[in-house]
Amino acid sequence: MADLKDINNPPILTAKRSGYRIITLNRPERLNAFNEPMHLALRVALMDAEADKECRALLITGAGRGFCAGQDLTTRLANEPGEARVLGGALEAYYNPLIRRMRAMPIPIVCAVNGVAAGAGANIALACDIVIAARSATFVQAFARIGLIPDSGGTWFLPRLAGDARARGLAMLADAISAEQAEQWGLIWKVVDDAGLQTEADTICQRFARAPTKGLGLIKRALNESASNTLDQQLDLERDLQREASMNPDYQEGVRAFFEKRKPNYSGRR
Ligand code: T3D
Repeated sequence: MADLKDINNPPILTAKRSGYRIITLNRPERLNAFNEPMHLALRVALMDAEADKECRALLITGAGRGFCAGQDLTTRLANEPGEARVLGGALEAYYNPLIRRMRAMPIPIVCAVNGVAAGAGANIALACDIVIAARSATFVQAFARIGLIPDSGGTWFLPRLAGDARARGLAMLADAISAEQAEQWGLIWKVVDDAGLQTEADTICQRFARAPTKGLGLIKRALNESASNTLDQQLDLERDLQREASMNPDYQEGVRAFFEKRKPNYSGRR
Protein backbone atom coordinates (compact mmCIF):
# COMPACT_ATOMS: atom_id res chain seq x y z
CA MET A 1 0.00 0.00 0.00
CA ALA A 2 1.28 3.47 -0.86
CA ASP A 3 2.25 5.62 2.09
CA LEU A 4 -0.50 8.12 2.91
CA LYS A 5 2.18 10.63 3.81
CA ASP A 6 3.95 10.31 0.45
CA ILE A 7 4.17 14.04 -0.13
CA ASN A 8 5.54 13.61 -3.63
CA ASN A 9 2.59 11.58 -4.76
CA PRO A 10 -0.48 12.23 -2.58
CA PRO A 11 -3.65 10.48 -3.85
CA ILE A 12 -5.73 13.56 -3.01
CA LEU A 13 -4.75 17.20 -3.40
CA THR A 14 -6.53 19.82 -1.34
CA ALA A 15 -6.50 23.57 -1.76
CA LYS A 16 -8.17 26.32 0.22
CA ARG A 17 -9.83 29.24 -1.49
CA SER A 18 -11.72 32.12 0.06
CA GLY A 19 -14.85 30.40 1.43
CA TYR A 20 -14.42 27.04 -0.28
CA ARG A 21 -12.05 24.11 -0.76
CA ILE A 22 -10.94 22.16 -3.79
CA ILE A 23 -10.35 18.41 -3.64
CA THR A 24 -8.51 16.90 -6.60
CA LEU A 25 -8.41 13.14 -7.14
CA ASN A 26 -4.77 12.61 -7.95
CA ARG A 27 -3.83 9.27 -9.49
CA PRO A 28 -3.76 10.45 -13.12
CA GLU A 29 -1.75 7.44 -14.35
CA ARG A 30 -4.78 5.26 -13.37
CA LEU A 31 -7.38 7.84 -14.43
CA ASN A 32 -7.80 8.57 -10.69
CA ALA A 33 -9.12 5.09 -9.90
CA PHE A 34 -9.70 4.49 -6.20
CA ASN A 35 -7.34 2.50 -4.03
CA GLU A 36 -7.35 2.38 -0.24
CA PRO A 37 -4.98 5.31 0.40
CA MET A 38 -7.08 7.48 -1.90
CA HIS A 39 -10.27 6.54 -0.03
CA LEU A 40 -8.65 7.29 3.31
CA ALA A 41 -7.22 10.61 2.14
CA LEU A 42 -10.56 11.65 0.64
CA ARG A 43 -12.34 10.80 3.87
CA VAL A 44 -9.94 13.02 5.83
CA ALA A 45 -10.31 15.84 3.30
CA LEU A 46 -14.12 15.72 3.52
CA MET A 47 -14.09 15.62 7.32
CA ASP A 48 -11.67 18.57 7.46
CA ALA A 49 -13.82 20.59 5.07
CA GLU A 50 -16.96 19.90 7.08
CA ALA A 51 -15.25 20.83 10.37
CA ASP A 52 -14.01 24.15 8.93
CA LYS A 53 -16.75 26.71 9.56
CA GLU A 54 -15.20 29.04 7.00
CA CYS A 55 -15.67 26.43 4.29
CA ARG A 56 -19.00 27.11 2.59
CA ALA A 57 -18.66 24.91 -0.50
CA LEU A 58 -16.56 22.11 -1.86
CA LEU A 59 -15.27 21.48 -5.37
CA ILE A 60 -14.28 17.96 -6.45
CA THR A 61 -12.36 17.37 -9.66
CA GLY A 62 -9.70 15.05 -11.11
CA ALA A 63 -6.06 15.47 -12.12
CA GLY A 64 -4.98 14.72 -15.67
CA ARG A 65 -7.21 13.58 -18.51
CA GLY A 66 -9.76 11.61 -16.44
CA PHE A 67 -12.13 12.41 -13.61
CA CYS A 68 -12.22 8.96 -12.00
CA ALA A 69 -12.23 5.38 -13.34
CA GLY A 70 -13.89 3.90 -10.25
CA GLN A 71 -12.29 1.09 -8.33
CA ASP A 72 -8.64 0.39 -9.10
CA LEU A 73 -8.91 -3.01 -10.72
CA THR A 74 -5.24 -3.90 -10.26
CA THR A 75 -6.14 -5.25 -6.82
CA ARG A 76 -9.15 -7.18 -8.08
CA LEU A 77 -7.49 -9.85 -10.19
CA ALA A 78 -7.45 -13.24 -8.47
CA ASN A 79 -4.11 -15.03 -8.27
CA GLU A 80 -5.36 -18.31 -9.71
CA PRO A 81 -7.91 -19.06 -12.47
CA GLY A 82 -11.15 -20.20 -10.84
CA GLU A 83 -10.40 -18.34 -7.63
CA ALA A 84 -13.00 -15.70 -6.63
CA ARG A 85 -12.44 -12.17 -5.41
CA VAL A 86 -15.48 -11.65 -3.25
CA LEU A 87 -16.57 -8.01 -3.11
CA GLY A 88 -18.69 -6.06 -0.66
CA GLY A 89 -16.03 -5.16 1.88
CA ALA A 90 -14.84 -2.03 0.08
CA LEU A 91 -18.43 -0.88 -0.42
CA GLU A 92 -19.11 -1.27 3.28
CA ALA A 93 -15.84 0.30 4.38
CA TYR A 94 -15.35 3.05 1.80
CA TYR A 95 -17.80 3.71 -1.03
CA ASN A 96 -21.03 3.64 0.97
CA PRO A 97 -19.74 5.88 3.79
CA LEU A 98 -18.34 8.22 1.13
CA ILE A 99 -21.67 8.63 -0.67
CA ARG A 100 -23.53 8.98 2.64
CA ARG A 101 -21.07 11.62 3.84
CA MET A 102 -21.27 13.61 0.59
CA ARG A 103 -25.07 13.64 0.60
CA ALA A 104 -25.24 14.60 4.29
CA MET A 105 -22.60 17.35 4.20
CA PRO A 106 -24.24 20.65 5.15
CA ILE A 107 -22.51 22.55 2.34
CA PRO A 108 -22.95 22.30 -1.44
CA ILE A 109 -20.59 20.01 -3.32
CA VAL A 110 -19.75 21.03 -6.87
CA CYS A 111 -18.24 18.42 -9.17
CA ALA A 112 -16.14 19.47 -12.17
CA VAL A 113 -15.96 16.37 -14.36
CA ASN A 114 -12.81 17.02 -16.37
CA GLY A 115 -12.70 13.73 -18.29
CA VAL A 116 -13.98 10.18 -18.25
CA ALA A 117 -16.10 9.27 -15.19
CA ALA A 118 -16.43 5.49 -15.05
CA GLY A 119 -17.85 2.96 -12.61
CA ALA A 120 -17.95 4.30 -9.08
CA GLY A 121 -16.30 7.44 -10.46
CA ALA A 122 -19.45 8.24 -12.43
CA ASN A 123 -21.69 7.69 -9.43
CA ILE A 124 -19.51 9.72 -7.08
CA ALA A 125 -19.99 12.58 -9.55
CA LEU A 126 -23.77 12.01 -9.58
CA ALA A 127 -23.81 12.16 -5.77
CA CYS A 128 -22.60 15.78 -5.87
CA ASP A 129 -25.07 18.67 -5.72
CA ILE A 130 -24.04 20.57 -8.83
CA VAL A 131 -22.30 18.59 -11.57
CA ILE A 132 -20.67 20.41 -14.45
CA ALA A 133 -18.69 18.59 -17.10
CA ALA A 134 -16.17 19.43 -19.77
CA ARG A 135 -17.58 18.90 -23.26
CA SER A 136 -15.00 16.16 -23.88
CA ALA A 137 -15.93 14.26 -20.70
CA THR A 138 -17.80 10.96 -20.86
CA PHE A 139 -19.85 8.97 -18.37
CA VAL A 140 -19.83 5.20 -18.35
CA GLN A 141 -21.51 2.78 -15.98
CA ALA A 142 -18.68 0.36 -16.68
CA PHE A 143 -19.78 -2.23 -14.11
CA ALA A 144 -21.74 -4.52 -16.45
CA ARG A 145 -18.69 -4.80 -18.71
CA ILE A 146 -17.01 -6.82 -15.95
CA GLY A 147 -20.06 -8.59 -14.52
CA LEU A 148 -20.81 -6.16 -11.68
CA ILE A 149 -23.74 -3.94 -10.81
CA PRO A 150 -23.67 -0.14 -10.53
CA ASP A 151 -22.73 0.75 -6.96
CA SER A 152 -21.93 3.92 -5.03
CA GLY A 153 -25.61 4.78 -5.35
CA GLY A 154 -25.81 4.17 -9.12
CA THR A 155 -28.95 2.04 -8.99
CA TRP A 156 -30.56 4.77 -6.87
CA PHE A 157 -29.37 7.88 -8.74
CA LEU A 158 -29.83 6.67 -12.31
CA PRO A 159 -33.59 5.97 -12.36
CA ARG A 160 -34.29 9.11 -10.33
CA LEU A 161 -32.23 11.37 -12.57
CA ALA A 162 -32.72 9.83 -15.99
CA GLY A 163 -35.85 7.66 -15.65
CA ASP A 164 -36.16 3.88 -15.62
CA ALA A 165 -35.66 3.21 -19.34
CA ARG A 166 -32.45 5.22 -19.55
CA ALA A 167 -31.22 3.83 -16.22
CA ARG A 168 -31.59 0.28 -17.55
CA GLY A 169 -29.87 1.12 -20.83
CA LEU A 170 -26.98 2.87 -19.10
CA ALA A 171 -26.53 0.14 -16.49
CA MET A 172 -26.99 -2.92 -18.69
CA LEU A 173 -25.40 -1.81 -21.96
CA ALA A 174 -22.62 0.08 -20.14
CA ASP A 175 -22.00 2.30 -23.16
CA ALA A 176 -20.23 5.60 -22.62
CA ILE A 177 -22.36 8.70 -23.07
CA SER A 178 -21.09 12.17 -23.82
CA ALA A 179 -21.31 15.03 -21.37
CA GLU A 180 -23.88 16.64 -23.67
CA GLN A 181 -26.04 13.52 -23.56
CA ALA A 182 -25.71 13.45 -19.76
CA GLU A 183 -26.92 17.03 -19.63
CA GLN A 184 -29.83 16.36 -22.01
CA TRP A 185 -30.91 13.38 -19.88
CA GLY A 186 -30.80 15.41 -16.67
CA LEU A 187 -27.92 13.49 -15.13
CA ILE A 188 -25.85 16.65 -14.69
CA TRP A 189 -26.40 20.39 -14.40
CA LYS A 190 -24.36 21.74 -17.29
CA VAL A 191 -21.75 21.12 -19.98
CA VAL A 192 -19.10 23.73 -20.61
CA ASP A 193 -16.22 23.99 -23.05
CA ASP A 194 -13.12 22.22 -21.74
CA ALA A 195 -11.15 25.46 -21.43
CA GLY A 196 -13.91 27.02 -19.33
CA LEU A 197 -14.47 24.19 -16.84
CA GLN A 198 -12.20 25.44 -14.08
CA THR A 199 -13.48 29.01 -14.32
CA GLU A 200 -17.10 27.90 -14.30
CA ALA A 201 -16.51 25.65 -11.26
CA ASP A 202 -14.73 28.44 -9.39
CA THR A 203 -17.48 30.92 -10.25
CA ILE A 204 -20.14 28.61 -8.81
CA CYS A 205 -18.10 27.98 -5.67
CA GLN A 206 -17.41 31.68 -5.20
CA ARG A 207 -21.12 32.29 -5.42
CA PHE A 208 -21.79 29.59 -2.80
CA ALA A 209 -19.04 31.10 -0.63
CA ARG A 210 -21.16 34.28 -0.36
CA ALA A 211 -24.50 32.50 -0.04
CA PRO A 212 -26.64 31.77 3.04
CA THR A 213 -24.95 28.46 3.84
CA LYS A 214 -27.43 27.24 6.42
CA GLY A 215 -30.29 27.57 3.94
CA LEU A 216 -28.37 25.72 1.25
CA GLY A 217 -27.62 22.87 3.65
CA LEU A 218 -31.31 22.63 4.51
CA ILE A 219 -32.30 22.65 0.81
CA LYS A 220 -29.93 19.75 0.31
CA ARG A 221 -31.54 17.86 3.21
CA ALA A 222 -35.07 18.52 1.97
CA LEU A 223 -34.26 17.32 -1.55
CA ASN A 224 -32.45 14.24 -0.23
CA GLU A 225 -35.40 13.26 1.93
CA SER A 226 -38.00 13.95 -0.77
CA ALA A 227 -36.83 10.78 -2.54
CA SER A 228 -38.46 8.57 0.08
CA ASN A 229 -41.13 10.88 1.56
CA THR A 230 -44.82 11.14 0.76
CA LEU A 231 -46.09 14.64 -0.05
CA ASP A 232 -47.54 14.85 3.46
CA GLN A 233 -44.22 13.94 5.03
CA GLN A 234 -42.41 16.38 2.79
CA LEU A 235 -44.77 19.23 3.69
CA ASP A 236 -44.10 18.56 7.37
CA LEU A 237 -40.37 18.44 6.71
CA GLU A 238 -40.49 21.75 4.80
CA ARG A 239 -42.29 23.36 7.75
CA ASP A 240 -39.62 22.12 10.17
CA LEU A 241 -36.67 23.05 7.97
CA GLN A 242 -38.15 26.46 7.17
CA ARG A 243 -38.41 27.11 10.89
CA GLU A 244 -34.77 26.13 11.26
CA ALA A 245 -33.75 28.34 8.32
CA SER A 246 -35.58 31.33 9.74
CA MET A 247 -33.72 31.07 13.03
CA ASN A 248 -30.41 31.66 11.24
CA PRO A 249 -29.36 35.34 11.09
CA ASP A 250 -28.82 35.08 7.34
CA TYR A 251 -32.57 34.97 6.77
CA GLN A 252 -33.08 38.36 8.40
CA GLU A 253 -30.05 39.72 6.56
CA GLY A 254 -31.63 38.59 3.28
CA VAL A 255 -34.93 40.33 4.06
CA ARG A 256 -33.19 43.51 5.28
CA ALA A 257 -30.99 43.66 2.18
CA PHE A 258 -34.09 43.25 0.00
CA PHE A 259 -35.77 46.31 1.51
CA GLU A 260 -32.58 48.34 1.61
CA LYS A 261 -32.04 47.50 -2.09
CA ARG A 262 -28.49 46.29 -1.54
CA LYS A 263 -26.58 43.02 -1.87
CA PRO A 264 -26.91 40.83 1.22
CA ASN A 265 -23.84 40.20 3.33
CA TYR A 266 -24.41 36.66 4.56
CA SER A 267 -22.46 35.32 7.53
CA GLY A 268 -22.63 31.75 6.24
CA ARG A 269 -23.20 30.54 9.79
CA ARG A 270 -24.25 26.91 9.75
O1 T3D B 1 -14.68 -3.56 -4.14
C1 T3D B 1 -15.00 -3.42 -5.33
O2 T3D B 1 -14.21 -3.64 -6.25
C2 T3D B 1 -16.38 -2.98 -5.66
C3 T3D B 1 -16.38 -1.58 -6.14
C4 T3D B 1 -16.55 -1.34 -7.45
C5 T3D B 1 -16.54 0.04 -7.95
C6 T3D B 1 -16.18 0.17 -9.40
O3 T3D B 1 -15.92 1.25 -9.78
S1 T3D B 1 -16.15 -1.23 -10.40
C7 T3D B 1 -15.75 -0.54 -11.99
C8 T3D B 1 -14.27 -0.30 -12.11
N1 T3D B 1 -13.93 0.54 -13.24
C9 T3D B 1 -13.96 0.10 -14.50
O4 T3D B 1 -14.33 -0.99 -14.80
C10 T3D B 1 -13.44 1.06 -15.54
C11 T3D B 1 -12.14 0.52 -16.12
N2 T3D B 1 -11.59 1.46 -17.05
C12 T3D B 1 -12.05 1.60 -18.30
O5 T3D B 1 -13.00 0.98 -18.71
C13 T3D B 1 -11.32 2.57 -19.19
O6 T3D B 1 -10.04 2.78 -18.68
C14 T3D B 1 -12.05 3.94 -19.27
C15 T3D B 1 -13.36 3.78 -20.05
C16 T3D B 1 -12.32 4.53 -17.90
C17 T3D B 1 -11.11 4.93 -20.05
O7 T3D B 1 -10.67 4.33 -21.24
P1 T3D B 1 -9.44 4.97 -22.02
O8 T3D B 1 -9.29 4.20 -23.29
O9 T3D B 1 -9.64 6.44 -22.11
O10 T3D B 1 -8.17 4.76 -21.06
P2 T3D B 1 -7.36 3.40 -20.81
O11 T3D B 1 -6.25 3.29 -21.76
O12 T3D B 1 -8.28 2.26 -20.68
O13 T3D B 1 -6.76 3.70 -19.32
C18 T3D B 1 -5.62 4.48 -19.14
C19 T3D B 1 -4.77 3.82 -18.07
O14 T3D B 1 -5.54 3.81 -16.84
C20 T3D B 1 -4.47 2.37 -18.40
O15 T3D B 1 -3.23 2.04 -17.85
P3 T3D B 1 -1.98 1.77 -18.85
O16 T3D B 1 -2.38 0.71 -19.81
O17 T3D B 1 -1.72 3.09 -19.51
O18 T3D B 1 -0.89 1.34 -17.91
C21 T3D B 1 -5.56 1.63 -17.65
O19 T3D B 1 -5.20 0.31 -17.31
C22 T3D B 1 -5.65 2.48 -16.39
N3 T3D B 1 -6.98 2.31 -15.77
C23 T3D B 1 -8.14 2.80 -16.21
N4 T3D B 1 -9.11 2.44 -15.37
C24 T3D B 1 -8.55 1.72 -14.39
C25 T3D B 1 -7.17 1.64 -14.63
N5 T3D B 1 -6.35 0.99 -13.82
C26 T3D B 1 -6.89 0.39 -12.74
N6 T3D B 1 -8.20 0.43 -12.45
C27 T3D B 1 -9.06 1.08 -13.23
N7 T3D B 1 -10.37 1.15 -12.90
